[in-house]
Amino acid sequence: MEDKKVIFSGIQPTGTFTLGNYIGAVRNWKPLQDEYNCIYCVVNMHAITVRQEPAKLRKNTLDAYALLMACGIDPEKSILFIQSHVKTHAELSWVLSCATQFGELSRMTQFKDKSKRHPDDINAGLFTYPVLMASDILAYNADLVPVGVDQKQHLELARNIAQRFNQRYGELFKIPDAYIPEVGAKVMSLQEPTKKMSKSDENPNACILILDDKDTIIRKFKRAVTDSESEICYREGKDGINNLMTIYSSVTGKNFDEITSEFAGKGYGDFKIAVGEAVADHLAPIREKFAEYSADKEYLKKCYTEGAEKALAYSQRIVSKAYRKVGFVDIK
Ligand code: ATP
Ligand code: LTN
Repeated sequence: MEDKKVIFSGIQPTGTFTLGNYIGAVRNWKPLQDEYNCIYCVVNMHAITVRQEPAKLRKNTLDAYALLMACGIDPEKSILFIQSHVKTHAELSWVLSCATQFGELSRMTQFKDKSKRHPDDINAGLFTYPVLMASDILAYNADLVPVGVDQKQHLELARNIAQRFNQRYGELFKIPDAYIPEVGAKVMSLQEPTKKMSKSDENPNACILILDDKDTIIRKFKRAVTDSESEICYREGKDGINNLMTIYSSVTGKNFDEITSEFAGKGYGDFKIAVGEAVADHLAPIREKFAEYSADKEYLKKCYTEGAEKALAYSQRIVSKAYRKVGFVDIK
């Protein structure tokens, strides 16, 4: 157990996960549990960088925890916890913010996008979001971070912060690598296939939620925006079809050539229904398991309490070393 490499990843409790969250990140978390020490976190502290209604955030946090279990994260095998339960994340975040430059944070594209989307609330937390993310990762000395490609820039910043800290104070942090899937690292909106599929999209037809029922899933795929050709093949400019092929490939395991032959002579209508059915069948067991886990509040509580205890014990060792290295006085 001890000499296995460490994986860390997190997801925000900002609503039901989309098919993008699932294919780009969460689905890869399950198989990693057999080979690595995995630490997975519901990052509710990141979620309040945009305005959240407190009661809804509380519910979304518990739902996200149950959803991760439904996606196959086993709290016996992995450390699965809620970020705000573990104080070391905020503690390390302050220290690392003093090793992060204003200019670096100003270049983050997610900050620029979210500032544009919420011009009335460009708060300091939104700006320092990537420092808290770096702390999540570095507090566990993670080797690998499985995320979608949109998080690559944040991960590079985490690596730079770790290197800078090590140079200034002596070796402490491992330099983490991103673990990004080859297919499905960026699932696109079904309505505007040049934009990423996102939980916060206002158009409900733009994204598939992993708890959508079969009829809803098929309806959304039938309405997916494509092009005016008729050939099902992966080619530049065919953004809508490329996205559907990516999704179909991720849930069936077929490669693009196999998909093109399977649908030779068939139209987009048939293809969309096939994608919808494959996705719905793939997600059905998650819906069932989610219903089970989210109904058992006592079991959930036991899992997240134990998860937080393990996460605290693990990260405390590393964060205490960071405190000592910067020159904070020991209390014990
Ligand atoms: P929000 O819309 O609330 O900002 P989000 O949908 O981007 O949230 P996050 O919780 O920020 O979701 O991301 C969780 C994980 O899902 C991250 O690893 C992220 O890279 C991945 N991810 C998010 N959207 C996509 C997508 N469209 N395709 C592939 N991966 C994605
Ligand atoms: N910023 C990430 C969520 C996140 C994360 C992390 C991912 C917060 N902390 C640590 C990996 C490792 C996002 O998905 N938007």
